Amino acid sequence: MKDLKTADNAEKKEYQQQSNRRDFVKSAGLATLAVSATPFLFSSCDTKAETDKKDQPSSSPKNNLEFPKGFLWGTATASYQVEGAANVDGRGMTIWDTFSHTPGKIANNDTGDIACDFYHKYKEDIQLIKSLNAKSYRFSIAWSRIFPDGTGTPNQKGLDFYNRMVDELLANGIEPFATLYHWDLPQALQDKYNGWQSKETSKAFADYAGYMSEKLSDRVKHFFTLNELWTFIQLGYGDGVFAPGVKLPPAELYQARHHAVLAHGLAVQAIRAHGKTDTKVGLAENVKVAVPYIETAEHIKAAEIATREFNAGYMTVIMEGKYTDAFLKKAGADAPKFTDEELKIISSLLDFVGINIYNPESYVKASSNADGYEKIPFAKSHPTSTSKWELLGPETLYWGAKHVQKLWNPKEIYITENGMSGTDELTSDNQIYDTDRILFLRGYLTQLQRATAEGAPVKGYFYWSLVDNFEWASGYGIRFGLYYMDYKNLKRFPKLSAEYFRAMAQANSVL
Ligand code: GBH
Repeated sequence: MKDLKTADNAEKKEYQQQSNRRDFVKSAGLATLAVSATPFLFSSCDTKAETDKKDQPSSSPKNNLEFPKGFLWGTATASYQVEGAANVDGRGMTIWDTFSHTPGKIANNDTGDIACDFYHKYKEDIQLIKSLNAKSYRFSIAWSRIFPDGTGTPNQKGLDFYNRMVDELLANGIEPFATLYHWDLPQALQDKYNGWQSKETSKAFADYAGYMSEKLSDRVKHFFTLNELWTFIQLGYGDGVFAPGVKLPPAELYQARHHAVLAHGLAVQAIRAHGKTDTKVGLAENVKVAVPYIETAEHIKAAEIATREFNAGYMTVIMEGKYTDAFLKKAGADAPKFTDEELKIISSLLDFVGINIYNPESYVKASSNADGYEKIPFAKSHPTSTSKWELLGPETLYWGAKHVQKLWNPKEIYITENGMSGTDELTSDNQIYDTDRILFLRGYLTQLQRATAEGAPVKGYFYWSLVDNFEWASGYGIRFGLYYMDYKNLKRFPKLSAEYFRAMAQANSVL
């Protein structure tokens, strides 16, 4: 276990508390205005009790499900999924351009060429973020806008876009959280090195990460290195269903996996070397969470052991600096080749960890077998969202936070993604009654609040996603947004869940 404390944490926390108090006073004032016809609120307030009453927002929570002061509400997106403008301002080709333009790879043969046109509509979208009462926004930077060929001479026009966008966020009181890699690898690196099959890609990533932190860390204080290492390696290089669509044999797949964690570690070091001293670094990983089928000590322990093993090739080696015995045993002759020096780099100290959580990896129970746990298969009728992989389990957020805290004790945890896809039909009067998403949010956030109430260091929650967008191999048919996208004209419409999120963010509580 590690103490990940950094010097400025206490100071930062104090700042967050102060700004939260300011926001609270502001919102209380607004609430008063909104109900200003109520005579009670105009009565004199010279007693303490009345002052207290007056300070309560009208949406004051009644259910004891408040989050800690300073808890950050936000939404998340990723470059290839929202930006569009694929051939604009010198952006280089990426593996997702190639993959999505290969017939048969994406549902409906959709591509991210235009997506939500966030590249041109970012100002409009930042107003949407603002109107959600969100105080933070997690976006990703398209590597190939900065280095069109992955390495070499930076492209100023690409950098200018992120400068404009970050400035606009800050001008609107929204804190930028930047992800450096959300799967859109420059095609040149795939062509030259077979992408993540080579350590050269890890090194190129670190150079790019260092460059970005140098350019943005005066304004961006939180950087995520890679998003979901498991996903882009397993699906891109193992199963071949994501870009670049490669199906490697086990030994090479293990090696590619190792290059990804190495890239993360090298990037952490590069950001520390080039960013301002108050820059915070972490990653966003879809930690595979084991949920105890009964919440008793023995099954909880089993779920914890299982979670550590489920993530052995990614979060576990990053947090512990070694591959677990079970992982190496299972890999056998296919195990990745690595050095002690690399393990040190991979486990470079982090300021926070981000976890993307949608579904339980498995329900588990205690067992006297060698593993110490047993997986319980999902029922065929286990409910899912419109994404068939998204088996629902609100308690996954609780256990995700609890296991990560217990296993690795990071200083801070962010829920960097959580969300649900739905049918989201637009009515003739432009409404989207996504009651299912409200059900989802209330259930999952109740469980997250339970974790924070018990002291899990979860500092914020980013809903995936702000707007419906290019859902990778599923194309535009799968919708995760709080805002509905009419792809015919790129108009955005708030869903009912946007209203729900807005109220919760305002009250800092599940409602
Ligand atoms: C996140 O992954 C991604 O970070 C984000 O970009 C994405 O939009 C969001 O989820 C919603 O999917 O295509 O049937 O092989 C979450 C974990 C892992 C879930 C890959 C979907 C693909 C299943 N994802 N998985 S399939």
